[in-house]
Amino acid sequence: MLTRIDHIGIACRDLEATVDFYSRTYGFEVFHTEVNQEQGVREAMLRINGTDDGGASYLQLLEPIREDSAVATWMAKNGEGVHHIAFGTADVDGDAEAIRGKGVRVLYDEPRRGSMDSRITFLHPKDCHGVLTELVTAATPDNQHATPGDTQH
Ligand code: CMX
Ligand code: CO
Repeated sequence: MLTRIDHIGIACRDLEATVDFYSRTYGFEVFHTEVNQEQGVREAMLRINGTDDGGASYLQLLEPIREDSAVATWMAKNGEGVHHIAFGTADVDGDAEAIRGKGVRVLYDEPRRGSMDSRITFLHPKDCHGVLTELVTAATPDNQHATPGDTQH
């Protein structure tokens, strides 16, 4: 069951400048940063609020590290902006299978590694009325207890 907005993914050209904008303008703070080699991004997670399922909601700021990455390809066409939305669930495997059964293309056979050791998969935007949609199961039930900091994967 999808129980929260886990994050909104925002494509940007300059991660530090974009973090600075969200920090100066709204007072949002960086909770976590990492490089996800497989997804081809450097990213910063800004924690916005906790949620009643024990998780949290974030903004995920994404700067591509490769020209052939999904974010770089998308930004070449669209410029900076909202790239995807992500719903949180305790069971990404089960929910992805159930959604696949409804005729929506799930992009991965098995969930892959996402931010903060979460498990993620994506639904094809063309099957979701133009919205690239991610499903996320957090590594721990309560991300508030994850250790903020830099990791490289
Ligand atoms: N939102 C909405 N539509 C999108 C989209 C997006 N983010 N990305 C692509 N599309 C649309 C394109 O506009 C295009 O539509 P048209 O045919 O009408 O022009 C169509 O989908 C195909 O797009 P494409 O540019 O040819 O790109 P690909 O098919 O090669 O890739 C996708 C699209 C969704 C399969 C690819 O972006 C993908 O695998 N995404 C999942 C991984 C990802 O996004 N990783 C980065 C985030 C990591 C994280 O959140 O942790
Ligand atoms: Co995401």
